[in-house]
Amino acid sequence: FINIFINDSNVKIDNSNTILEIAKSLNIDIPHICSLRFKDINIDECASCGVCKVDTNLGLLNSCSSYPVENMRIYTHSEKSKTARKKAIEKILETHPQDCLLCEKHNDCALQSIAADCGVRNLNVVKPKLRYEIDNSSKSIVRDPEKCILCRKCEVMCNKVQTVNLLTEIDNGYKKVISSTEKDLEKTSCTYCGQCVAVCPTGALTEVNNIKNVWDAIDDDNKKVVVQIAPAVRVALGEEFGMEIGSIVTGKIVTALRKLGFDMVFDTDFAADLTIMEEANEFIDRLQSGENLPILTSCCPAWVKFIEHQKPELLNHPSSCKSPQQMFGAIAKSYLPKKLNKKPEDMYVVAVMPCVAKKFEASREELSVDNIQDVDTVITTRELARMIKEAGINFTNLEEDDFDHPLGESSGASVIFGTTGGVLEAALRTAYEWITKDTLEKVEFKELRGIKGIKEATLNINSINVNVAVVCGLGNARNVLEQIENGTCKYHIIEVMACPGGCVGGGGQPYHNGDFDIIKKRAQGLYKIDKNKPLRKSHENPSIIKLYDEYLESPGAHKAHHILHTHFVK
Ligand code: HC0
Ligand code: SF4
Repeated sequence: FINIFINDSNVKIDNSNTILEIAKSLNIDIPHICSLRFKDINIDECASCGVCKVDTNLGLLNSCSSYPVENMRIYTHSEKSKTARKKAIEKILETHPQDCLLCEKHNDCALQSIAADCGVRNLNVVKPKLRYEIDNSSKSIVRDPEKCILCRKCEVMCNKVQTVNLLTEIDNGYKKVISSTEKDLEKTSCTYCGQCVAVCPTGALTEVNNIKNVWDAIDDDNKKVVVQIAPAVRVALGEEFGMEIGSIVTGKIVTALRKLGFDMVFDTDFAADLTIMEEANEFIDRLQSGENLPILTSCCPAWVKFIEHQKPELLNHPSSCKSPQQMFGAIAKSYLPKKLNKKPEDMYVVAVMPCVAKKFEASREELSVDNIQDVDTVITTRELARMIKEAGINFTNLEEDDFDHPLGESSGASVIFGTTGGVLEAALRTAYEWITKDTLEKVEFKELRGIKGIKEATLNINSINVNVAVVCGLGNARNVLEQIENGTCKYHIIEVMACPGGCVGGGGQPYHNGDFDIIKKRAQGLYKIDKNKPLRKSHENPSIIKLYDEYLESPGAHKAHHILHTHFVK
């Protein structure tokens, strides 16, 4: 601990923190854009946007990368620091488009709010000339390099955290931006994980906006429009309306979706239970035959795309199960129409997801049944918030309501899919009972919880030691794939999710600006929902049991396989 003076107050502080962090702990906000500190995953990066300048007895310093020394005098908001900050922002704005009102990031843009807070109201620049076209080649992400301010956060996420290594500095001088060398994202090895989108402070990286597709479908009288919501959405949407982080808003979402005009409101959790039926069955098969172990979960589309691009020779390892999003769509266009006396082509399936890769996933040709796509359109948690606002619905005051049935019933096991470790925990609850034919009393696998990048455990099931692992973040996934490749992998089953923290930290969630406390609070919300559910094992879900009885026969049966399984593309 050392002694410093900050804005003339004498404080004792821990000098292992940056000036920016110390100020924050003293409730002093220093504007900053480029710093990216995820202590939980050892990421501590910043470039030099220069916006966080502070005035000290050692001169002007960037507070995000400077540490205090004994008796230092720091002025966070002196005229000198404010002027330096304003200059740094003006420099960024010299090449930045000025179409803020129409930008996808309007109201969510860090540059916009910081410029306003710092009093930038005039710019002595001519309207910058256009340097780059918008790239909307992909189904998931729109890139507008004009709006890149060279903060390099996307580069850190893509190259260091995800190890996809796609983003780099391109061009020179006033044309310099961070991008891929290939102009069309669709032609690259991008996984659409959306972690670059999650940290981009401006409108340079945003999701493909599908809101109009949804309104058009709702207005189409010939379509029966059904909607599913993913596990992680229900503990994050409230943030968009100023509610406490981690608030559970499932019932309010159901009400809001009905008010928006959806014909039926269902739950992806139902399909997560269905996924467990198929995946646990496949796991037990492989465990008994000893073939293609470890089995890798395959419900995260960015992870699937990662392995397809990076290690196609290991594609015998992922489970052939479609993801819950896709299983839901496949059932909503086969079993459900029979119940409703409709044709599959009359159904329109919308998915609300915490993820931008889910948009691409829905478009994959192989994720269809008899040439009918499982899912028609995907919107993110953020897009749903916008629709609710567009419709003038006062979300916080909504009454709670229940999902429609039968695709709305779910167990506690399914809801924890939305956080890292949840899919494996859910699979083990079922696999344990199926293998041992005993009741699993202790359903919580605490060793698989928490946001660490790689977690592992060994479970004794019927005197077999089963080694399991949970991985989040694609850099960690690469590690595990290398172990499989060189024959040192000891696991039998591995859950992989592309986003640090799992879906609660997805690229389509309300922006969390790298604050892992937010991700942890959302995860706690999901564990709370699980704890309060009367049924906590997927195979006990009565609607799932009925679905097999009436339609799918049994897990892994021919019919179930035709509708619920897929193959991977090398
Ligand atoms: Fe997830 Fe999923 S858990 S990937 O994070 O498996 O997006 O929430 O919907 O499909 O269920 C996302 C979340 C899902 C799927 C489920 C899985
Ligand atoms: Fe890289 Fe993921 Fe962004 Fe693609 S979506 S550029 S893989 S961080």
